[in-house]
Amino acid sequence: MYKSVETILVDIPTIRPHKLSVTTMQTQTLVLIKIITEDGIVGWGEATTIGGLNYGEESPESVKANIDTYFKPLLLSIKAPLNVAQTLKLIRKSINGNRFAKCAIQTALLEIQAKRLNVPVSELLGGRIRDRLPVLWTLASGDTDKDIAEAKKMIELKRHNTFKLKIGSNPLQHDVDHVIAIKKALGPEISVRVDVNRAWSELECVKGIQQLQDGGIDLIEQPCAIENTDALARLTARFDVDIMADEVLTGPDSAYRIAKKSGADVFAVKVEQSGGLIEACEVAKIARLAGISLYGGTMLEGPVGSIASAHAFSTFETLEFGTELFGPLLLTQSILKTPLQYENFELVVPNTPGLGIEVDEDKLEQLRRH
Ligand code: MUC
Ligand code: MG
Repeated sequence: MYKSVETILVDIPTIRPHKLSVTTMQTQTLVLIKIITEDGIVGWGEATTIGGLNYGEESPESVKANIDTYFKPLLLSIKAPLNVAQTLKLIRKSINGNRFAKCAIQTALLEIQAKRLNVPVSELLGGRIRDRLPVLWTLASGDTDKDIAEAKKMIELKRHNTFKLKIGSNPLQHDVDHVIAIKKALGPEISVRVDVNRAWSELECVKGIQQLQDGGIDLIEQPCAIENTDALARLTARFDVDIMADEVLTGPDSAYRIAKKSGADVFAVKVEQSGGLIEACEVAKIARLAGISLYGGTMLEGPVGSIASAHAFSTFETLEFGTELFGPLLLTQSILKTPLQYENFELVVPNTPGLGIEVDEDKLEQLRRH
């Protein structure tokens, strides 16, 4: 069935330092999975994370070790033809946790099946509703004037007209003033959101969110600790401005628990955090049933993970807050033969079989970690 399963780590410098509350990134390590079937079909997947273990529970190195040690022998041991669902069930039975690794493997399996059937991956997820996805840009240089200049340049280039600001690493009032100054400079037409990446206590949230709401900010992402789902629900009930769950969403189970207690206005759906494209669609379905709005999130993946996410998000019934699938644009090097198509503030979802991208393997060979 499967001839080879390979995990490739690729370190690529970012176009500028990317400052989050949990780390400042100067480089992104792409974690790519390449699976080849015995009849020669190639499927790609990605399990990239942010800042080693600063953000998530899996690091690039742990994903590689776990895939090489556990996932790979399991996949290579399959002798009878199993479909994707049967293969995923076998993986779930044998391997606990490891959502990012599972997502990468599932993406590659879906790409193989989609290529076999000659359809885009989105078709295997029920079919796309849209061919293009709005993509915002994250301003995270840490400097107010630089961020304003960067935002204005993006609007002029018709690349992005919605911005998310990464805050939480400075004292609260400093961060709030930074955000309000950027919002004022960009004007009422431009949507400005913040991602606190869980840096604030509940009391700080009350103080900070009130000012951000008064200053015209549209969306407050994961302001408090992952464990504190009660605080997130209280903030959701307290404020008019929309509160978005991000890190707290670790797949359909957590989505169900948060939805049940009206714990957020919006879900940031991420394919890796969900444990796969199929599970991301389940998270979206739970949100829809609970009246929660949707946003397509990123783990700052390169083009493989970003386009896999795009296939999943293209199938969502609604996508009220757009997406942040800008990961490849943060990198100084492309690993595709033809880069992803970003135009008119949107990302185009390819319509060709599989993920619809062609990895430049020569480039990968030059860049990969040995
Ligand atoms: C996050 O928490 O949303 C997404 C955009 C970005 O700049 O960082 C990521 C992580
Ligand atoms: Mg976030």
